Amino acid sequence: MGRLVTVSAAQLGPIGREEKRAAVVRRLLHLMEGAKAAGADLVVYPELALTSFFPRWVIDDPAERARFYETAMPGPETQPLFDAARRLGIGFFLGYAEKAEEGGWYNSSVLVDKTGTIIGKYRKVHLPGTSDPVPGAVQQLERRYFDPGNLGFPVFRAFDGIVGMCLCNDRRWPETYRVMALQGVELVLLGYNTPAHLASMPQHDRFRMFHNHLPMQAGAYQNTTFVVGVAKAGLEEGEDLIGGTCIIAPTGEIVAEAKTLGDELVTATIDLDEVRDCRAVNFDFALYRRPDQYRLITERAGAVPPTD
Ligand code: CDT
Repeated sequence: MGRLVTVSAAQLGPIGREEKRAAVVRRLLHLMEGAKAAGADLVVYPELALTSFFPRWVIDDPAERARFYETAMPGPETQPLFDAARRLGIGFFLGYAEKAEEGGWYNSSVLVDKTGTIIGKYRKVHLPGTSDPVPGAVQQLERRYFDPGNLGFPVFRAFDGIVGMCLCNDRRWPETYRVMALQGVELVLLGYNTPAHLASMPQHDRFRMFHNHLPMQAGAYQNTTFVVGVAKAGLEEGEDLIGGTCIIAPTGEIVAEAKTLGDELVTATIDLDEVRDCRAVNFDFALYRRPDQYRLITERAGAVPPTD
């Protein structure tokens, strides 16, 4: 029988800079209802799912900047999502910009159970881009608007399994999955806003989707976990964002994938017991891993080549 969980990845099309929170929440609610109709236990939204990807702009006016962040979760405008989760009996993952009560600004996500209760929070660890604008390029200013996440990569018992979270650029770093795998993760949920073109490397345009799926598939396989990757996609405020929302099995195989660049649900029923079976084949960590040989992983950030 297994531990069956039906997951809906709720890809979002573009969100306009002036689009009101209430209108975005209506789109999210529509997707949640669709997910419920498809039999989902859990619906997964993208990174910064309540707003346009505002780190593409330099926003100097503090009031203008503040309107992109949530000061409470749930807050008055997001409460309908929590109410619907409880009414429908469906959990969700939501990426959003957090202005923390204790100070700090984070690119965050929450995991919410079927009663509409928050069971976990994550703050993005690997912030890409720069603090200051780079002349002539489409900006990626996450380091201007967010502090680096300070919660590590926690995992949570939820949905009959062990669930972890990460956000966008995190998916490209093997440490993200491994730290969660060392806590027994079975299902990694992640949202992303990924440009289809990089002005600094136009020759890499043809790899953008490959480099989206490659690390998620490798992360799933090497850590024997399901991965659900969810895009904000399409032409958002003049910037092309890739789609490719997908659900990946611990074999590394993509079992379901989006076909559009708009609001779209991608649903699959997964068996979390597959994780245990795959782990036993190749990746019995306790038996085969050699942490004493991996010291540099935690001691050093950048590469230091040997001297001549
Ligand atoms: N949002 C986010 O993390 N985006 C990054 C863009 C990197 S391009 C400089 C990503 O990894 O997709």
